[in-house]
Amino acid sequence: MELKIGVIGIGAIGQDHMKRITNTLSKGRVVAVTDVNRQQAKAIVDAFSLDARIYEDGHQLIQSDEVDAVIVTSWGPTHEEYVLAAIEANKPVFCEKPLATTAEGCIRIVEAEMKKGKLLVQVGYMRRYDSGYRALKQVLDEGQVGEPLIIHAAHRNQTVPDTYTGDMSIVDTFIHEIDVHRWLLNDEYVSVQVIAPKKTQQAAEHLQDPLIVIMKTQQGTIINGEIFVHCQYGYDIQCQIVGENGMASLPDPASVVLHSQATRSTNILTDWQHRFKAAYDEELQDWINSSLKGEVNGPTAWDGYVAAVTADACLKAKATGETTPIHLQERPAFYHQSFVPEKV
Ligand code: NAI
Ligand code: ISE
Repeated sequence: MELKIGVIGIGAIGQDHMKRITNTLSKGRVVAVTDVNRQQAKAIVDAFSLDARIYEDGHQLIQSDEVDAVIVTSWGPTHEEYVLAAIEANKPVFCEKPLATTAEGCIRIVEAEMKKGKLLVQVGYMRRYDSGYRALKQVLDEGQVGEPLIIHAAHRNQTVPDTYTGDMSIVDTFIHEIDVHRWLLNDEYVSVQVIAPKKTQQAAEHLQDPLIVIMKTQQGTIINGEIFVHCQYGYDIQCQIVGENGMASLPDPASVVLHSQATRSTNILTDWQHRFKAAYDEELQDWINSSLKGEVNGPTAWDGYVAAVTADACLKAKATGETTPIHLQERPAFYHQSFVPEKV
């Protein structure tokens, strides 16, 4: 069986996903694409030698009989309408983060999915598929460090484009930390505080960089998260969990240790594409496999909603400087499923 996939928005990550479906993964084929930049869409279909139809817009693509399932990789504010349309059309949809740019938008998606009566939406929180994070979660779940007390996390980008707005540190970048730590801990956040350290001279005037985000969970664990999107030296994701009986750290990606000219050195990656390549592969293969079975295995629309509510609270805490409570609706039974996707 093969899943015929339509991709909406073929910019950076849309192209990456198309490449992996075409060259690396099995049981999926890109048969349809659309992008508001039609010239770019044509150029990419040609460059990839894809036998894919280029659609006028996302809605026509979703409605098409030749499309079994949809990938939404357009700009964040457009995600909600396409996810809702895919649910309406009863088609599995993989949506890159954010699921929607507001908590209300996420709830509209949750309600539409529940009304349909079956899980159709997976959100692109790929870190749950990263082998390092999975190993860390296993250590935690097995109690090897005892009760987790503190997580020290850092999300460092080498640099960001001029189009990166002040809120994006939270809604575009830190949102991965929001998802992965509640998944690691099997816990939910109750409050957040945001602190602005001395600002780097590398950041644009409108952007406070770095930031420290301190989230507290229901069980009392504190996540001390650094966001630094002009760190200059590389793309660096760190996570250290301090427990009652020990400490566990996210492994760095494997890299040759070079001894030369009286120096020992290792390379540091510079972008998310390479850092999480294997995780994106696993994530999309899992989505293809489970879509063919009529299931959703990975992060759900509910996880998208929790991330949106938490991100809103982070933004409020950043603006006010106050510790801000995080109020979630009660999780519907419909979404009572494992936090851990099965191994692909
Ligand atoms: P991008 O700007 O490179 O690509 C977006 C593409 O969507 C562009 O080609 C644009 O013309 C097209 N587009 C925008 N609105 C459209 C619409 N209504 N219909 C059709 N095409 C439309 O952006 P990028 O970096 O690829 O990000 C896309 C999404 O993926 C964002 O939501 C971003 O947050 C997410 N993302 C997730 C990552 C992850 O690690 N999971 C990594 C990078 C991006
Ligand atoms: C980007 O959109 C991503 O999702 C990357 O994973 C993240 O590291 C980066 O900061 C975001 O801009």
